[in-house]
Amino acid sequence: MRAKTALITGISGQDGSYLSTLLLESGYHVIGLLRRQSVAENQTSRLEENGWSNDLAENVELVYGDLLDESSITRIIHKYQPDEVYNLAAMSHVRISYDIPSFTIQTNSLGVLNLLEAIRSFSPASKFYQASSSEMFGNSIDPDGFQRLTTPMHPVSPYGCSKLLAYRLNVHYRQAYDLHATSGILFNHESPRRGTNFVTNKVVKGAMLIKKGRQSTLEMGNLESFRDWGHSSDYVRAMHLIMQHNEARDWVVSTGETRSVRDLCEYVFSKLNLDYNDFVVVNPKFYRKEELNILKGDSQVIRSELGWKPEYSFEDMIDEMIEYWNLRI
Ligand code: NAP
Ligand code: F7E
Repeated sequence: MRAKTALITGISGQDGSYLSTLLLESGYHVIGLLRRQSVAENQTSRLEENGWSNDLAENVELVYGDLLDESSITRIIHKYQPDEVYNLAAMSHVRISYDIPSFTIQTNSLGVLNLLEAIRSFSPASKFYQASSSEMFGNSIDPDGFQRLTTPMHPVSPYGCSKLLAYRLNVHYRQAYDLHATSGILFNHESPRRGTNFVTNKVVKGAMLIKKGRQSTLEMGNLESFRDWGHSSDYVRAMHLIMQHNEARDWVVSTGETRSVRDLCEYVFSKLNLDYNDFVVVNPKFYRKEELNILKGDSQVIRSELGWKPEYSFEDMIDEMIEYWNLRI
């Protein structure tokens, strides 16, 4: 049987690095869209952590492109006509989206439009996955304390607004042009490969620097916000399942548990036999212009219909991140 071809945009990111391995191990030929960076090594540093055997590595093709460069997107879709397109590329940092709102909206919304248009024109049989986000909910929450597909979406950041526009465009292209356009509304997911300016990896790396005597304090923003944190490797498994389902739909992917940033600090420092109260200092510079206070997702539908469930607990995930930094600091 012919190997399936998958295009992954954002292959150099956290999720792209895990998804590429999952697809290669499932027998796919993977095309990865790379942005040009001035330090060439940075373009593939996360992918190298996969340590692929030659057999797997020979099934990956990296191609230069950018979601904002419509010609590159059109050319790649036209040339490869991929069976599956996973759009993971985005300006994904919520706080930074207040600093570069226009770039955020262009990449995360118009970039998706460029992909959908290219698929509609040149490869309408391609299945499409859009990386939607729980940030689209903003501070909406159902009376039982969960967010789900029917929860109103009132984003509180340029990032959240950009993802909401992309989400609605995806639904529109599914309905208007009959594209197999799916999306996963994913709650926060982390790993040792998470950027160190996101809160989990910032706390783990900072606490390890303190433990090893290389830093004396850790400056943080709002400790009272709550997040539903899962592991990236579990969440890319959900993306693949979503794409294999015969019907193109939207799905919520979450653990259903929520913890505060303070809880996170307490857990990480205590694992290193430290008291976070002695080291964590709040610096308003890390506050958001408008905070999203609580995320807790209801993922019953994907659990019951696709049989997905997370394998990592919160503690397993953080322990893995601690181990990662312990070996590197
Ligand atoms: P990430 O680590 O920040 O990776 C983002 C990727 O997008 C990188 O490969 C980046 O390339 C690429 N990219 C950025 N702008 C681009 C452009 N204009 N053209 C082409 N590529 C571009 O993000 P992640 O954590 O893997 O998240 C993957 C996707 O899921 C994102 O769309 C994110 O918004 C969404 N999401 C993430 C979470 C989460 O908790 N992780 C939750 C919900 C949704 P460079 O390496 O060159 O910068
Ligand atoms: O912040 C608080 C901060 O930057 C989590 C992205 O993947 O998930 C992610 O967005 C919380 C916020 O992630 C610091 O105020 C406190 O309440 O790790 P984060 P995020 O903003 O939730 C969603 C679902 C996505 O889609 C996004 O792409 O932690 N916080 N002090 C801090 N956050 C950071 N970054 N740094 C601090 O010092």
